[in-house]
Amino acid sequence: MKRILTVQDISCVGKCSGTVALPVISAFGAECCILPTAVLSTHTAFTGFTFCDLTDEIPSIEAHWKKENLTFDAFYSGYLGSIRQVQMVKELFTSMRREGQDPIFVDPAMADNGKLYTGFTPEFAMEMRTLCAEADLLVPNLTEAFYLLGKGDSYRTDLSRGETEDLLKELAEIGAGKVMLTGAELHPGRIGALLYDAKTGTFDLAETEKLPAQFHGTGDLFASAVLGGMIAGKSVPDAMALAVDYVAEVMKETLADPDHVWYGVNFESAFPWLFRRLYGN
Ligand code: PXL
Repeated sequence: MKRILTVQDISCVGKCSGTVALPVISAFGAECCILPTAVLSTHTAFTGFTFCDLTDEIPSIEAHWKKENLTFDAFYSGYLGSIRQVQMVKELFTSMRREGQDPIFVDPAMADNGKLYTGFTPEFAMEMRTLCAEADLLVPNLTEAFYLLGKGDSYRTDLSRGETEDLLKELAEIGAGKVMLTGAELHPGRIGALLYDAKTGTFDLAETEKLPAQFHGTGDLFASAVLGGMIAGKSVPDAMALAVDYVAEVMKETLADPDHVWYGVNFESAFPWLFRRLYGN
C-alpha cells in the first residue's frame, strides 16, 4: 500500500487540512500519515480559536522515523503556521524523500478571496515560495498565486485565458514541475482547475458547473482528492478532472442538507459517489 505523509494542522472543528486529508486520501486506498503542525480548536475563519504550535516536535519525530527506516511514497504540505515551520517542512521533505522518487505536493494554503488568512503576512508568502520551489506539483488558488509572485496587491479575478496561462508559467519559474490553479473561472457559469506542465509546456483544463455557494475547506478537499487520484494511479489531468467532479458533488450534497454549515462541507456524503467512480458499483 502506498503511504503518504501530510504535514498540516488539525483543526478540531471546521473540516479542513488534516481532518480532510486523512479520510479523503484513505478513501482513495492509500495510507495517510499525518504530522500535525498545530492543534486548533477550530480553523481560523472562526474568532477566538485556540492554537497550540507543534513546530518543536518536528525534529524529534523526523529523527525517530529515520531511526525506524520509515519511508513515504509522497509528501504533501498544506496549511503551515509560521515562517520557521515552512523552513522545517522544506528540510524534512528534502531530507526524507528518496532520490528521484517520492513526489512533493504543495498546497500553499494561506489565502483566499484576495486576502491572506488571519496571521499571515507577505513575508510568510515569500517563505512559502521557497517551499513551492521544491514541489513536483503546486496547487494554489488565484489569491495564493498572486501572493506567491509578490503581487498580492494586484489581485484581480477578471484574467483572460492568456493572462491565466502566463500566471501559471510565472509560477512554474519558481521551480515547481507542474502548477494546478484551483477555482479557475475561465468560462461564464463554469469553475474548475487549469494545469500547466512546465516540462511539456502543455495546459489541461477541467471544469464543472459553478454552483451559487462558497464553502470553507473546499481547497483542502480538492488538493487531497488530486493527490489521492494520483496515488491511485491516475494521470495528473485525470486526477484533476476527478477532483473537480468530486468537489462539485460535495457542494451539491452540502447544499441539499438543510442543516449545512458555512465552516465545512459534507464531503463524507459524496463518498458513495467517489467509490462508484473509483471502484465501479
Ligand atoms: O483551509 C485552509 C486552512 C487550514 N487550516 C487552518 C485554516 C485554514 C483556512 O482558514 O484556518 C487552521
